Amino acid sequence: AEDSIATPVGVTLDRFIKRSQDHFKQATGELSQLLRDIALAAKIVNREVNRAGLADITGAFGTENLHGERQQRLDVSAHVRFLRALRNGGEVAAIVSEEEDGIIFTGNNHGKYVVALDPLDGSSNIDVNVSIGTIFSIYRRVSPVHSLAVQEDFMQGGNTQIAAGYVLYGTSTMLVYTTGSGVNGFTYEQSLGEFFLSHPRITTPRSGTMYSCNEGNFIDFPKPVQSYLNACRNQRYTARYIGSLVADFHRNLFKGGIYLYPPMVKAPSGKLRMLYECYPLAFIIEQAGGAATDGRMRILDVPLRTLHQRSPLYIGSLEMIDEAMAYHVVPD
Ligand code: AHM
Ligand code: MG
Repeated sequence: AEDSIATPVGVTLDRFIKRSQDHFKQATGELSQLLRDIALAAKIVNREVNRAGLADITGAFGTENLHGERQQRLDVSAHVRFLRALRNGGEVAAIVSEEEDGIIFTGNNHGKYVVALDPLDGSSNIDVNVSIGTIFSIYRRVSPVHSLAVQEDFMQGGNTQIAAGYVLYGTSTMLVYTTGSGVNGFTYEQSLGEFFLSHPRITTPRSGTMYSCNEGNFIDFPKPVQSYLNACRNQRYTARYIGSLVADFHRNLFKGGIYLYPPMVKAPSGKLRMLYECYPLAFIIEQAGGAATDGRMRILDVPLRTLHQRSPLYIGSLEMIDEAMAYHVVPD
């Protein structure tokens, strides 16, 4: 059965999920259904992202989300699409989304799972036709099934993730996810309306020469980070920064590289959110053979204190993370 899981030709996401479920006994039918629900929402969001230049759907929504950022219409609609798909699917008791402050109860109290979601990341790139993404993370709830989900269901920490993944709306649309036994990538075939296994058992290069960060903030970075970036320049590493975390992560995953979002004086914990950005990508990169740290410790070991907690992030190829950490990027 294992061989058939890895066959790249003609394996749809649905079939792959089904086979993985048969193969890995711990995978339940509910989790399979939940992954299908996410794929369905991804297809709908993909359609809207693709039409973004045509439909009257881009542009400011006139509201700000809880982080005070300008919210785009497509952010809101992606949020709604995912909520709807997860609510209708029935496996998810509650959701935390970047786009909403509190816990969202789906009404499915019998659901075993809760989901943390960044429905549309990199939203500043929507209006200019640049890649954006969705990030998701799945936990088995600790509260009793049939009761209302509770905040603790989301606070278990990165090591307890059951599955995590992202959708990249790029030149192709891809869904990449892990359930803790490797990472697999699926490419969306528009005309058939199906995701096909295109990148089985993804591993990231041990090292690389790409570094990705907003160097416009250089003077606000801690001194050790500046020293590391100078070393990158001295070694003629390649700078690549899209400003869409999913897209930058995805490129580095395949090519080998490091993505950095360091702390700054004006943002002592950086910008990215632990629950729906750092934890899921850390789970994926480790499953692909890479590493993720906040500069002090492994991301997955960092405890969560609040739902929307931010964290510095250094993520990518093992040797590049080691090299960066050798500069003691932790501010004293
Ligand atoms: P968002 O969730 O509001 O879209 O912000 C997250 C994004 C990431 O995709 C990206 O890596 C980062 O913010 C870019 O930040 P900056 O513009 O500070 O470089
Ligand atoms: Mg985001």
